[in-house]
Amino acid sequence: MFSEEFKKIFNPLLEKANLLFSKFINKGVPISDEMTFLILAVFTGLLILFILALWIWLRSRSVNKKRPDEPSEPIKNKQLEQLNKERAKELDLRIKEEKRLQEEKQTAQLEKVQKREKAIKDQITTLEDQGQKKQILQRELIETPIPSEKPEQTDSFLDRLRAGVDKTRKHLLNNLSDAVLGKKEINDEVLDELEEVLIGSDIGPETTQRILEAITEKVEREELKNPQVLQTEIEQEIERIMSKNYQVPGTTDRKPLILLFVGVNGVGKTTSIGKIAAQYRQKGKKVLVGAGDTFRAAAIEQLAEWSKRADCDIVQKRAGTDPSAVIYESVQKGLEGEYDVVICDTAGRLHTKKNLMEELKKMVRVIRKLVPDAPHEVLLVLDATTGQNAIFQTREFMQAADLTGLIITKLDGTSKGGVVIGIVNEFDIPVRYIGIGEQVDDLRPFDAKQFTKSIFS
Ligand SMILES: Nc1nc2c(ncn2[C@@H]2O[C@H](COP(=O)(O)OP(=O)(O)OP(=O)(O)O)[C@@H](O)[C@H]2O)c(=O)[nH]1
Ligand SMILES: [Mg+2]
Repeated sequence: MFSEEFKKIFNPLLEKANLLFSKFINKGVPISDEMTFLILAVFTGLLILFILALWIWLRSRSVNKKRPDEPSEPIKNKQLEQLNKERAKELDLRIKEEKRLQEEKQTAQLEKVQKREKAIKDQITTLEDQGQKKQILQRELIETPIPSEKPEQTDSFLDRLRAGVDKTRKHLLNNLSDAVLGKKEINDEVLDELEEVLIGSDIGPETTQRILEAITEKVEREELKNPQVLQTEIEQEIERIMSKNYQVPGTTDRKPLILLFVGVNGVGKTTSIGKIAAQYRQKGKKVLVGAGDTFRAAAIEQLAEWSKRADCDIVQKRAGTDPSAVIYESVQKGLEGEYDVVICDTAGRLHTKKNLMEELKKMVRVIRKLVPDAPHEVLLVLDATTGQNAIFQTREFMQAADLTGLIITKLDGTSKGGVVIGIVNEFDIPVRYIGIGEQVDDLRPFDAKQFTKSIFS
């Protein structure tokens, strides 16, 4: 089958291959040349195939090494997993950071509130000290001067009220316009300044918060953008606060109507009793006052002076007498003498003095022995010039006595009249009268709407 030339060239190779193959696959018996060639060809083919496969494998490896930016699928998945883990970690860190910032903000706000509270407490301590000093001074005074002339009443009531609360109005309105001066939008800075102004006007933290919340809501709803209309917004919110409906005790059908005045030192209890007694007398009522402040002689004399001036009767005893005995006798005389009104004065007392508060309860008990549903009004007198302290006193006295109403005096000559708004907002006890001066007519029944008007117009 092979040509002679082919055999000549490949003979040595064929012979060696023949010898090898016959030894391994034919037990030493020689095989044909064709068969040897076939086996050789098959081997060579297989060798070529093996080399080719090896070459492809090596090439694919080197390609993978050369292009790390295109990883294989499992590597890609692993990288993706790693990436997700890092993102989750970062997100976690951001949440933690945000939480920390929020906590910091809350702590700062808390500190602000605590500082304010501390300032108010300090003010109370100072005022309480002043009250004590005043009490000692008053004891040394033999008599308290009482304004003797009735003022000419030419102005309307609103005008007189406006004049009375002049300082409060100027303080509030000037500070409000300063806070918004030159401001183009209502931002946190404007709201912070507004808060300062309201707090500074003695409206009180709770009421300030209520007003600010109403404004913030409107700003968020984009109903309010212009800082220049903030004053109107505040006025409207204060009008809403002041439009509260009180449960005023029915007092017209009582005879005698029995009123008990309570409060801390020097707030204007005796003066207010004198003014109210005079006003009842002007209406033709038969009035009796009871000098329940037996703590010092000057207090008894002061009420006696007022009773002369108001042209009403008085029950008075020596200084040092048990005040409950004076009150009992006053109510008894009120019943027997068919008086229309019996007004009982009491000594100034701090709500913190337990024995004095017990004394007050005793007075109420002796009144009830004679008239079970009396006193028909227990009026807490508050001094507006003490600002926030008036709110604290109301809170404390409410716990110790069944108050039915409040009287806020000395609104004239103070810039702290905003406290009336705070009191109306915070308590459900009606403000019955306000004092805007030292004359008889300067104690007026409280009209919340008129009061708001007197501040904003
Ligand atoms: N300007 C002003 N002064 C007032 C008003 N009401 C009371 N006063 C003055 O406040 C001072 C104290 O008044 P009082 O009536 O003695 O007070 P009080 O609560 O009876 O005092 P004590 O008996 O010591 O507890 C007096 O000088 C009053 O003239 C007011 O509405 N305006
Ligand atoms: Mg008095």
